[in-house]
Amino acid sequence: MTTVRIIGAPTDYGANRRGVDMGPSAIRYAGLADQLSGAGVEAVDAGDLAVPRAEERDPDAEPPRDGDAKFLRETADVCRRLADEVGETLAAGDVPLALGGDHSIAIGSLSGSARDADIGAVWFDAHADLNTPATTPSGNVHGMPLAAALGLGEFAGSDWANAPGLDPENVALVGLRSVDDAEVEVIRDHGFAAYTMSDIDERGITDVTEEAMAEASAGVDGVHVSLDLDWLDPKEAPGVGTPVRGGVTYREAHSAMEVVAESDAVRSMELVEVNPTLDQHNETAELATELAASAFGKRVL
Ligand code: Z70
Ligand code: MN
Ligand code: MN
Ligand code: MN
Repeated sequence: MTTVRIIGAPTDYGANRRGVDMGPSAIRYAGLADQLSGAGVEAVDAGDLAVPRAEERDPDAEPPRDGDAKFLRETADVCRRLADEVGETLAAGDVPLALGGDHSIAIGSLSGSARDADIGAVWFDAHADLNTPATTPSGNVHGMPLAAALGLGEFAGSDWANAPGLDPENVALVGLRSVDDAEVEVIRDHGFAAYTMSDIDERGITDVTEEAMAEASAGVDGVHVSLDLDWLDPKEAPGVGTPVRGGVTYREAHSAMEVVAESDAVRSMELVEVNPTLDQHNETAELATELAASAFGKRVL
């Protein structure tokens, strides 16, 4: 039986709204372990990484600067430790499931997943998360993790980002509808497999997700599945910091995760950007647990 190891990374350094650091608690409380059991996998919980609150950070550190990369040092510290946890989980033959926290934790998940392997990544997100400190409009690192893991721009020489086992030809983005101009250029320059909501409208979610998984998994050891809950329409997932109208429906999301499970290529996964302070009755956290179960193979019959 597959063992899924749950690793909480309760950060909010990379987000523009406080409260996303409560995501791991909310997702566990919504019944993640039971959902995973229902998917026929064994769930073990590694607890949360220690993440100092933003207010408790080193008073001598540079203050976070707008238009640059806020809390980059703190983010690096968490991501290094998350990468170790993810790498050790894989070395033990288990599947890591990281819980955010904001999407900056993906730098750690990807670095750990790519430590001793060539990997692909599928990015289910309204956003492309391809900014760098030079292009970011907000300074929020949750808009940069994919660029960081690919070693783009200022991340090229990084010893904590820049996952060597991840290459642009094995990256697929699904559900794009809020992309900055600089990110559009990056997508064009690197030839990522990128699917907008228009593609999903035209071709259907199963077709698009099948192609995305095929692109991501071609010639590599496995795929990291990154699920930002703002991928869904805000009607289905109100508890996120950056809701963007026109996202995938509840049924499309499940359908996509079923395609993910059928691909048999999942190496690691994360659920990010659940913000309980903005949620209604924990429904976004609950949805996250259901989608994880679908991604790990849960079926009605
Ligand atoms: C914008 C930026 C972003 C999540 C917002 C937004 C990025 N592209 N990511 N919410 N999860 O500021 O870089
Ligand atoms: Mn994101
Ligand atoms: Mn997003
Ligand atoms: Mn490659």
